[in-house]
Amino acid sequence: MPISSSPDVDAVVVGAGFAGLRTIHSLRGLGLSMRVFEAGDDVGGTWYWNRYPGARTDTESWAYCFSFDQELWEQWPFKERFTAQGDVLEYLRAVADRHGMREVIQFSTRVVAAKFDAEANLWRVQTDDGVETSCRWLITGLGWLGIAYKPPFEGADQFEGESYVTSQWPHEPVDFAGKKVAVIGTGATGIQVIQTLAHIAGDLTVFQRTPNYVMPGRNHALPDEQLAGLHDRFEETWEQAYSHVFGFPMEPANRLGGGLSDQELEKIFEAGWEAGGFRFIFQTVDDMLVDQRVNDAASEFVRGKIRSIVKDPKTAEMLCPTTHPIGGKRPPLGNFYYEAFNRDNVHLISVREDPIEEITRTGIRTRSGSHDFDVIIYATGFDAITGPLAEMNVEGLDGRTIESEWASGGQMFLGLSAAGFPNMFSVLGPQAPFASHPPVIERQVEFIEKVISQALEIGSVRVETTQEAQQDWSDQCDAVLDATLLKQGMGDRPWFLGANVPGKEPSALCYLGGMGGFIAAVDAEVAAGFPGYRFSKEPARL
Ligand code: NA7
Repeated sequence: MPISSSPDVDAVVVGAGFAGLRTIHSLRGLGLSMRVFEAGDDVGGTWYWNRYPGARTDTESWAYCFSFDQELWEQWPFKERFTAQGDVLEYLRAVADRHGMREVIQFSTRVVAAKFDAEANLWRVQTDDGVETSCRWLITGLGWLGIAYKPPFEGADQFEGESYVTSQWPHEPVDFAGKKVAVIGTGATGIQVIQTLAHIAGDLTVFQRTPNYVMPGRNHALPDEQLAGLHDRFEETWEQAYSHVFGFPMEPANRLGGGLSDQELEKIFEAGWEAGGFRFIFQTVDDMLVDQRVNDAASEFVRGKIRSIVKDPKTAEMLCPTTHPIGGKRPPLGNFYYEAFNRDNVHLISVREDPIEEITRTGIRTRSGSHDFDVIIYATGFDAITGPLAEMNVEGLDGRTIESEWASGGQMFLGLSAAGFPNMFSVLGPQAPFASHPPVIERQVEFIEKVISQALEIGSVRVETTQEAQQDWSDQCDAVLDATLLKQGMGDRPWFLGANVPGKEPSALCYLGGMGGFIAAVDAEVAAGFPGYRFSKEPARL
């Protein structure tokens, strides 16, 4: 066998969401041929599948898009502070059309396996249409939230009403008017569904296991004057997003809460609460996620707000998080979420006190009794971060599979390269920065472009990250996590630490060192000539 037989295409890209589209742009810049496989029948990825009522971004719209196309950004009619799902999709469609990306995308095609051919230094990618495609470079853009987690409730199949999983929502409109609806789950998704359906359903019962710190989003339409002012601030917006710890278009607080009095903190928190969105966490003080006293004060502040908004004191107490600090679970953004519980048609059941025992033919039976419903909605989350790639049957060197490598926690150098899986890059792999996804995606893809470019320049047909580089990055992920208060939320099963799916081993599945730490790390890797990678012109000895 030649060491480098010709592949069908230079690159296969999996997924046509934010990551896939951004990758197409970069690979084209390198002059590579490619085929992109997308399971959906349109672009959008996570935003294609998660079309449940109320779905919208939690990052301000003007930074929940790409920075690589300045002209489009300066023309794009951002409609609201936080973009609704359909509008995110419209934006991604516009990107795909404007850049002629659809011609390389094969829709309605799922990758079912990928195997590295170590003799030919190629990936062989199998799709569900029975075709095999070989490529030098395999780039996955699967997102963190592609595999739904649905708890195996006893009797779930016998329910005779309608049931929906939020991330597998039908394309046709669902009519909730006058219906008795149950929502299981109160993460970022459940909150958006609940606050929306409260005004539509006849009766809505929320099954909550862990209450969250729901920040008020304070979403609003963007009037023309504001939009015009925004469009003048391309450089400033992206400078903010790329230097902000979580990739948000906002300045940091530039002050620490640790040295402030309780009264001073209260005043600052009040302003942050009014500002809306994640500004309560990131524009009030810069140490909320690392200083216990500050975090305790912030958590108590939010509980105070819940008690002041929710009229029924018993319901208010049920909605108050007490078992994890702010940030210990990913805080959702609400828009009049707590207010929804003041409506007569909205009811709350705490499944900690009253567990779900069975889904019946007519509804849900908890320990205390039966509740009949017309519709059950599962907003129960995802096998996040590692799930999508582990499910793709990826086999690297020596028969090593991603699924088995990640059995006790996913590791990837810079959140994109796994040792033993040459010529493969995963945009938003495990241990990518925990930050707003579009800026992370853009910086990761730019880095991948540089690695491939280096390989092309020196004629390398195999590029593999080293075990040492992967371990070192993983150690950094552990160290940063340990420096925060976030592990205190572990008992409440945060998905970003892999703790939400029974049987999944919790670990530092993301890098919490912020965009700045990540950008510094990739810049250093490039400047040093890619010490974290082995570039070989011949196959390594197996
Ligand atoms: P999350 O944040 O994982 O939320 C899932 C919710 O489902 C959460 O409230 C869970 O309670 C609940 N859940 C899971 N299993 C059960 C069982 N067995 N019984 C009752 N309730 C259960 O997923 P989301 O889709 O809301 O959000 C994921 C991300 O998408 C989000 O953070 C954004 O980045 C976008 P628990 O909290 O585990 O007690």
